[in-house]
Amino acid sequence: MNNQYKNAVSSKIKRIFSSTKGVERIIIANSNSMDPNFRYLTNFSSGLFEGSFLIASKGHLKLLTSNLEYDTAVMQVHDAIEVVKITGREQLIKELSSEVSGKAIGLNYSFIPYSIYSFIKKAAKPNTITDAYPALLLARLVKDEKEISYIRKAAAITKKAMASIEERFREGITEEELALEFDGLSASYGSSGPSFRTIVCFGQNAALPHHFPSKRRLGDKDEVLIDAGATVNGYCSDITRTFIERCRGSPKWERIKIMYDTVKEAQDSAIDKIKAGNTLSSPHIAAENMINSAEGGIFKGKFIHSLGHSVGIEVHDGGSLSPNSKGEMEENMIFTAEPGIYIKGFGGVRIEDDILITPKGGVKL
Ligand SMILES: [Mn+2]
Repeated sequence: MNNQYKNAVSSKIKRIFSSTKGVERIIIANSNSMDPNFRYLTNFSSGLFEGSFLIASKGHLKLLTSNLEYDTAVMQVHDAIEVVKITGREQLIKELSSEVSGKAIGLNYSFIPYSIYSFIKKAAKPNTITDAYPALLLARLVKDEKEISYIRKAAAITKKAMASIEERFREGITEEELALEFDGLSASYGSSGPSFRTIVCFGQNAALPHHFPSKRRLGDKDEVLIDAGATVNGYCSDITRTFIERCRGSPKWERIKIMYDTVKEAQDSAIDKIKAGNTLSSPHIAAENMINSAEGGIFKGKFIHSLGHSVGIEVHDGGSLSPNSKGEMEENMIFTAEPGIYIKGFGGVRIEDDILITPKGGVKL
């Protein structure tokens, strides 16, 4: 295959090793499920790779995988990865030891099961083991051009689905049914699958930020909140829209309209603060101040979560925009900006977009 993968992989590896001190190998060990960093480094879009080991050194990736997955790996492999077929435990130990024995290695403590950790420690005898998670997280926060283009495409698909879902609103449809229709639209526009379980809330359910779609039926004057995402080449989008026009003419209308306008202003003021070099905490603080001080304080304390999180190969990619976030925003990070107001027993409004950080400011994807 071509060199573009090699370049992308080696710059990812370079970013990871730039924040590990003295580490010679990083092992991404899949258990029954796949460490997202496995996809991040290989770019594989097919295969489960249970029990496989991906060994990263400064200039190289080596994949130790079973007979079962070997052909799937070879089909997708590019010249940045060496694939070794493992046929038994003894060979696995030999291969691991030859890479790891006596060396300083990093493992992803946020993923690896203790059983695999101790297997590597005992069987491959590294000199030291440290946590590679902080380095992986830091590397993944800054996206390359390809990653940005995938997320941009995923966001465009979700926005298109948000624009056409309104025609499907009809009295009596359940949240579950509407969520399925949303996922169908999203797939028809090019999504490989939802980036997380689609959230659909009618009326009062919109006061619960992580409500799962239920059998509740849409009433004549209910607002509809949809929080959903698409995937393109494994990269995620995450977008929320609250459709309040349906409430027009109901007793709820005036209050929910004020809520909507306040959330919109809060999102605008957060995005104004999104810029390379600004602190990671400043966008949240701007949005929270806006919500707390609006309308003489009637929504004070009703914004009950962080402003946003980084999106990438995972929908929650590790970083966050919260009042406690330390450090600065950097060019080509992508965060959600998703302020909301939630009033129990009444309803809720959230507006969420995916924002690319540039030196000039935040760009909505
Ligand atoms: Mn989100």
